[in-house]
Amino acid sequence: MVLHTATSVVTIERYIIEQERLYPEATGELSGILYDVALAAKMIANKVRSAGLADILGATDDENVQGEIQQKLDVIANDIIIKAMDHGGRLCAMASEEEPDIIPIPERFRCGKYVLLFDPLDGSSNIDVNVPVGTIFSVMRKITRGTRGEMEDMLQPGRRQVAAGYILYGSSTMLVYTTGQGSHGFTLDPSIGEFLLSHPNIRIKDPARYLSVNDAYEQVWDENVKALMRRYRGLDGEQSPMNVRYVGSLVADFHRNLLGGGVFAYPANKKTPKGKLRLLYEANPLAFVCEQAGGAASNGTTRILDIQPTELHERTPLFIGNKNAVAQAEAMLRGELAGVGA
Ligand code: FDP
Repeated sequence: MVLHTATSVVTIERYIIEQERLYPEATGELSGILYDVALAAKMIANKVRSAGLADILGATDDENVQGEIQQKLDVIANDIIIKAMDHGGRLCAMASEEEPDIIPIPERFRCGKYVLLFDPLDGSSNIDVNVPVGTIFSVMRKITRGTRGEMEDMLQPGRRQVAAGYILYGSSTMLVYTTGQGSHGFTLDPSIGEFLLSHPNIRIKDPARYLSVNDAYEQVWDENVKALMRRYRGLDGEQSPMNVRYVGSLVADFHRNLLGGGVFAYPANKKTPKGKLRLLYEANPLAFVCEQAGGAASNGTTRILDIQPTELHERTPLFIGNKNAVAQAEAMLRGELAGVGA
């Protein structure tokens, strides 16, 4: 672990280099990927900031692979990341929530030993109303033998991630990442265009203060989920209530809970029995960050990072945040809380 005082000014570049030194066998390729992600983040932040001024707000006419209307900024962010990352010689393939298939590295560029999976602009239904959105990314090492990345390289359990993180385009732009040595947050100083270390070694606060869940699904939750929500809200008299905060933008909700203590829940329901959120682009990277900050993430029965994915756009139920709150969710799904105060 690299330690810094609150007063030292540390750019993300310097921090990444210092972290790399903790691994004597490191070649610098992973560091290069992280720089490029930070660069793409600055470019997307710039677009998000000027979204109300330029003619880039609103939906395009296309639907993406999830059957959702693509927002123009989604498409722009997707493009920015691909163009920032495809020629560095460090990646052998990419996958995006906005693209149906693997994104190959163009033949004219060298291939490296990593794959990048990303959600270019999460929470996009909030774009038109100026609510924070985010980018989420995950890096895995290639496991197949050929030069080019293949589906097998993408479909690895999240515990094999070598780096992951997110960028929150909020009142300020923040990048939080982990390489397995704690989770660290950087705030973009727009006057110099640099991400500066602002939140070294983030630890999720205990106990969980916030509950982030979309209550509109209560009628389609099963009884165990309803019982869990009553527990979280203190309605069964077993614990003091959590405050409910739901932006509806996963990165924003997750970030608040990470810094303030809390749990984000998107359980399966009768309409979406597999949940809504994507395992590879959302749940895995945030789970890695959360565990590295002392928290936990589960689909209700299994640790998120232990799930073996079977398809690129796989969805998963998600309970993520303080360990205790996530353990309560698992107990609920095992039926141990069923009927409590229901
Ligand atoms: P969005 O549909 O706006 O892209 O992953 C998608 C996501 O947002 C998350 O950011 C957010 O937490 C969730 O969906 C909101 O879903 P609900 O509207 O069903 O609550």
